[in-house]
Amino acid sequence: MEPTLDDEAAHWRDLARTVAAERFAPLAGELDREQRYPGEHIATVVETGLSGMLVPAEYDGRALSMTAITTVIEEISAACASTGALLAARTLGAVPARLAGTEEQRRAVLGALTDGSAISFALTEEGAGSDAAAIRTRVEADGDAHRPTGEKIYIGNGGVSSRYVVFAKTDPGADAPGVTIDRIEDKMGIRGTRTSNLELDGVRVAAGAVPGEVGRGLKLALQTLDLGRVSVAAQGLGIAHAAYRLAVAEATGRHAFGTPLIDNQGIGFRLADLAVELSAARMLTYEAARAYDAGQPVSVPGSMAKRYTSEVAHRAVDLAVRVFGGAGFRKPCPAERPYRDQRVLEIYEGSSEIQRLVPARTITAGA
Ligand code: COS
Repeated sequence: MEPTLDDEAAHWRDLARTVAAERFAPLAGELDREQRYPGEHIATVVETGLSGMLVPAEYDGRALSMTAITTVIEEISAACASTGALLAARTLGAVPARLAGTEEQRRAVLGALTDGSAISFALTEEGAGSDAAAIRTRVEADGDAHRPTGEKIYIGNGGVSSRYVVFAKTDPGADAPGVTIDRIEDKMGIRGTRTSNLELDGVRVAAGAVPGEVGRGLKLALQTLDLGRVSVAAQGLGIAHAAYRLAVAEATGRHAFGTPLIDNQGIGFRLADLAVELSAARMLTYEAARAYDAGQPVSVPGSMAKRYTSEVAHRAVDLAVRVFGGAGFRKPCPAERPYRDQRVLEIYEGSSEIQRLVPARTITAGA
């Protein structure tokens, strides 16, 4: 089942589907094999206007609804999960400026996003993943500036972004200027994305560069993740749908015991179950996007959509490999890359455990 889209969202879905088929899908295997960040895809998203999808019109962006952004990320992730993930990471990094930035910050960050440069979201640290409040990066006031010291990890688009929004604790500390990125991660999946560390050694950050109020950074980070989780759900929809299509093609085209595999209930029923789950995942995800567009709280619907969709994607890639049989375990097999790409969806921007914790905390007796 497909969501009912308005004309604007349907237009961007069709555009994304065409661009993904013509430009992103053909390079997906190469990016994965070579673990190469696709600079040429950034030129494509600038050319097509997709780079400014989150950016308000006053900063020359396309000001798309979250519903339209969701459909764009879904389409692109189905063709190339790395490209879907790196686009989602670009929007995540820009959300703090959009939510809490001054006019000057919004113009700088959101305007640059439209032109192809990016901003990365830097929250996670060794020992502070799920427990976001446990970060140890500290920031010292220095006249009209701030000097953060610490190390961030798992920075999406690290080393290719021109700006970083860094979350730190206000606490006196060291004073030696510098930013170092010296570790690019070797990953199991979404290998076309760049993931790095970010070491801060008292680098000077002008006071005017801090989005929102000092002392409210944790809330801003959590609000940003609330929206980011809708984008991760959209990535999950794309990967799940791509895996479902692969499984269906193989199950209808390959024969065993004189009949297409799909005629065996062991396979046909699993595909039928997956079609239901995929439709339910779509409804949850587009409902979360609609809630955001309507100005309603997105924390719980986003959490539910991210957790459920990434787990449906898990079952979809598993079934795709299964339906290919022995060929599913041999390279090359079209089901193998989605099988690896899916895994991160249950980890980043809040693990599936966190996505259960967020709604669990809102459950009250009698509800
Ligand atoms: N939006 C805005 N504010 C929020 C919020 C949200 N979604 N969730 C919590 N807050 C606020 C709370 O209201 C509280 O404010 P006060 O101190 O004024 O009362 C503050 O933030 C701390 O909240 P809480 O006490 O619930 O924090 P906890 O440390 O118990 O845990 C969770 C909060 C677990 C929900 C949070 O740490 C989380 O989401 N962790 C996952 C982080 C994550 O996704 N990491 C991936 C990194 S990005 S790849």
